[in-house]
Amino acid sequence: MGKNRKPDWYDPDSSEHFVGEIKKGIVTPVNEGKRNGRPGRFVKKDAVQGPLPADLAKDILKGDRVALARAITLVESNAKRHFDQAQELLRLLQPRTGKSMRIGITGVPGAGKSTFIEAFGTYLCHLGHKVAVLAVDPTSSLTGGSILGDKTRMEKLSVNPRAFIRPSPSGGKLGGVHRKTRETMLLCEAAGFDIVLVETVGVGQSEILVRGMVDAFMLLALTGAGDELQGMKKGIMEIADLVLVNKADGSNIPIANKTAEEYRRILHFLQPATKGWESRALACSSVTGDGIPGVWGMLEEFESNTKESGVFYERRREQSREWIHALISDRLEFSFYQQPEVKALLPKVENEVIAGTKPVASAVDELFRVFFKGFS
Ligand SMILES: Nc1nc2c(ncn2[C@@H]2O[C@H](COP(=O)(O)OP(=O)(O)OP(=O)(O)O)[C@@H](O)[C@H]2O)c(=O)[nH]1
Ligand SMILES: [Mg+2]
Repeated sequence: MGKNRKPDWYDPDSSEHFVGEIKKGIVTPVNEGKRNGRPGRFVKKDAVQGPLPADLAKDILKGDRVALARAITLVESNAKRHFDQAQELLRLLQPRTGKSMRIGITGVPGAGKSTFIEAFGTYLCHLGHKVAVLAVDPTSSLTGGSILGDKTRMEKLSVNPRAFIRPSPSGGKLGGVHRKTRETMLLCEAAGFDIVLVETVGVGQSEILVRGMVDAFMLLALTGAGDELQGMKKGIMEIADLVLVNKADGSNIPIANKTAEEYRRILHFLQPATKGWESRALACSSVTGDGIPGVWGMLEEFESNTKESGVFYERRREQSREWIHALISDRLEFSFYQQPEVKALLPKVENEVIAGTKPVASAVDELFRVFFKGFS
């Protein structure tokens, strides 16, 4: 092998999880390869693969966190063969998923999401629950992710053996993040987590996306005067089952209570986010812990209520249906823009439309004719 050549065992698609680890019961090819006829540390590229999905599934069902993290890495990978392995894994685990309470949490930057999840998650672990924290970060394609699920504000929770925190997957469009987060949620459920918290910043489309994958949705609001409530995006209140006025501590208590009262009044006039459930507003403090048990109490009530009425199950069914259609749209869009003929024609028709020499619908029609021709 020449000095400047990449060695042939080098695999750019593999994360460190897929090479270099040996674990009892898991087949890893590392150290099984031979270099120059001698046992070597590395194996040939084609032989590099992770543990078999069946082995990974077994370990996940035992609650093995290393296996869970490894499976999430598979789900998050954009490599084709990882996709196939991840799908096989999900197929194996499917019967053991769906048992958790899925809770979405949103709020503007600084609303106190991280601090709340630290307090709330720790409380739930105390009660004996197992809590997974996931994040959907709308800016992840720009920043490389990990704004959310930041472990610095979740110091206690991140070391709690009953909790599992996974920052937002990075890279790709929101649509891709959508699939990855939903699949990660299923993996966490199979690993025995009975409460999944999905955090997102309340900007753009991400809160709608998260609403579409959880059972209950909470909005973390700041205390403020009436004007602030007026300026609040009404849309976001319409999808919340619970508005939490955080930071209700010290001298802030009276105004927090007043704000919660105002939210209650507004919520009363809005269409409920969940059929048969009038959305509520509560004040709490993530610092003193006041009101935190009440939040869980309300969520338990929400769960039993909606399960009894069937709304809970109906929503889950609807979400599965929507999930299929979301993936179809993503995939169609992706294949459309990836097709070489479309790629080549697009700048030309764009110019024609801008120059006013071609109507927009005709331009799109032309692109689609080229697109479909690629299949015939
Ligand atoms: N007094 C008080 N301060 C709080 C409380 N919750 C959060 N804070 C403070 O509010 C600030 C923002 O809290 P974060 O938890 O980082 O807020 P966030 O919503 O996660 O913010 P981003 O990650 O930027 O979206 C921090 O300085 C916290 O210490 C609370 O219940 N009471
Ligand atoms: Mg935060």
